Amino acid sequence: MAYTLITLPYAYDALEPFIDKETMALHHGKHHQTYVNKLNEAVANHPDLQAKTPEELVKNLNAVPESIRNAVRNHGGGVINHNFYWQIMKKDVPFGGPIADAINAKFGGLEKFKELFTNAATGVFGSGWAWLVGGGGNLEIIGTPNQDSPLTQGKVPLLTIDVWEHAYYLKYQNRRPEYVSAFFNLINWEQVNRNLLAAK
Ligand code: MN3
Repeated sequence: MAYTLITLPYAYDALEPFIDKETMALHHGKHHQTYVNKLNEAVANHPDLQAKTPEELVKNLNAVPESIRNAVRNHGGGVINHNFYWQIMKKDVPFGGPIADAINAKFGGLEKFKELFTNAATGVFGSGWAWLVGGGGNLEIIGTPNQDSPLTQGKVPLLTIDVWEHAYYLKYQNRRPEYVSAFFNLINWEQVNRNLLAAK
């Protein structure tokens, strides 16, 4: 197996009450695992591709044979987007550091940023992701459908929220805006700062 499921840096109940233990167990143990399995299936006959990280595959989809390109886009994206999402969540991390300066300068403050990020997250039609991206420190809020990664567009992810229904349906049912609102209690600003530094 070329690719394996990452271990979470915290327990399934670590994000309670904002994201419940049952959702985390299913989301990581079943959904994320399935993306890993299907990416492995997609590259099973391509040892040259197996030598690359999933990020490298998704950054340069044109280098992937057309017969498996869509599978790599969807499942490779599913693998890396979830890896990234787990890492940017942690409770009780204060907003601060260079990312706070950058957000204040670009969006006019944290509250305004939350409003724009919420609009992006609730505006994704169907399944997808909302992102704060920032190659070169130039911040931008975008949405992507399905498991598309900003890396494919040459953009550098700083922060993301998964807005597939499987990310919130058990606790919030169809109330995506409530999940997005709760998510703001879970942003690991220390990790987002590390992502910003790496993006420069
Ligand atoms: Mn998901």
